[in-house]
Amino acid sequence: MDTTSKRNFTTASKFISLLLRHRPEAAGLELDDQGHVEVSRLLSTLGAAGHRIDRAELDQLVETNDKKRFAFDPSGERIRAVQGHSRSVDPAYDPARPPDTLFHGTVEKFLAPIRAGGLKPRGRQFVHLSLDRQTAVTVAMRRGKPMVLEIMAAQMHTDGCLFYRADNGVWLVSDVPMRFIRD
Ligand code: HQG
Repeated sequence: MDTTSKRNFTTASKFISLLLRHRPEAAGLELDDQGHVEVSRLLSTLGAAGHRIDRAELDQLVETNDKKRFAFDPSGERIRAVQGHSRSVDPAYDPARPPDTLFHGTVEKFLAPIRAGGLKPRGRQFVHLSLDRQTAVTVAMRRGKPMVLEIMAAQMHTDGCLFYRADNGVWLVSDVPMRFIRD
């Protein structure tokens, strides 16, 4: 893919994230229970906003997206964000048993409130956790100097907390009480 197409895909991907995770109504779209919209409606919405993308290009965008943020339903007629929602959608994943440890990347200024109240989803539906430390570092670097927290995920699960593994490998949980954070 040439640089211009890559750049176009990146801006389109950001707009799709906005629509499918946060503000579908801004473009007159409505998410179904699991957060899907019709592909044809998404394509016309993208076109109206100046992102001229056809179905084959959307397939390519979904396939090549660096974090595999989007997925089609089995019919291929509907598309959704696989995680990252600020609104409540049915995650459509079966609860899963996480590995012993998962990681969360954050920054210094959030440590005091996290120590006081644990990890909260804040603007999103779920707290996002990663399988490896390096991914958590990358997530944190969006905000500043990375601080990585180790989450005792298997123990949380044994205690009855529900975990979901999104299609792109991100782990989702409602919140993480401080007693499960290795400090
Ligand atoms: C912090 C991106 C104060 C938390 C990434 C984080 C990820 C608290 C911020 C995905 C807190 C929320 C999600 C508490 C947590 N008090 N701050 N009690 N508990 N926080 O963006 O995990 O590129 O909603 O540490 O790569 O940073 O968009 O979550 O810093 O996978 O696909 O509150 O978004 O993916 O920030 O990122 P976010 P996140 P995409």
